[in-house]
Amino acid sequence: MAILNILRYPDARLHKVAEPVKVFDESLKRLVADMAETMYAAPGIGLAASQVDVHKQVIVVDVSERRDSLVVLVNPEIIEAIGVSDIEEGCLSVPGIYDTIERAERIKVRAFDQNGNAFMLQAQGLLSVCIQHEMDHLRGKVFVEHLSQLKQQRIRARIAKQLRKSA
Ligand code: K1U
Ligand code: ZN
Repeated sequence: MAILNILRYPDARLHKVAEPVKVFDESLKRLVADMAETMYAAPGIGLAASQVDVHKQVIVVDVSERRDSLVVLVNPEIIEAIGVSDIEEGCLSVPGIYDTIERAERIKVRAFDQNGNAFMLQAQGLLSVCIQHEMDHLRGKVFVEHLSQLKQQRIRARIAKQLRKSA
C-alpha cells in the first residue's frame, strides 16, 4: 500500500470530471487500498480518486469514531435525496477552511464495491454529507465553489498568502 499525494485547491486537475470504472481488476483494488491508507493517514473521513489525480469514479469514506468502518463506492449514483442538512465541511484539498454547504439530509446511493458487487446504501447526517462532498469531487467541484464569490476570493487570497509564507 502507499500514501498518495493529495492535490491542493486551486489545482486545475481538481476540476477534471471522473470517468466511470469499467473494469474491476487488481489495479482498482490497489487504488482503493492506497486511497484508504491516504485518507486514514491524512487524517480524513473521506477521499475521492480525483483528489489523488486519478479521474475514475471511486470514493472511500469512514465516518466511524473507531475508524473501522470503511465504505467503498465505485460509480456511485444518488437515487433519492430528502431534506436539508447544514453540517460544517472541511476538505483535505483545502486545508484549514471550514464552511457549511446546503446538502440533502438523507440520501439513497446505488454503487459498486471494489469487487464489482452492486449495493444500495441509505445515509444520513455526516455520512450523507461526506458522500455528497466526495461525489462533487468526482464531478470536478470543490466544496468552496458552493460558497459566495466574496468568500471564494478571500479563501484564494488566504491560500496565496500561505504559499508566499512557505516559499
Ligand atoms: O474530501 C475530502 O477532502 C475529505 C474531507 C471530507 C469531509 C469532511 C467533513 C464534511 C464533509 C466531507 C475530510 O475528511 S476533511 C477532515 C475531517 O473532516 C476530519 C479529519 C479527522 C477527523 C475528523 C474529521
Ligand atoms: Zn474534499
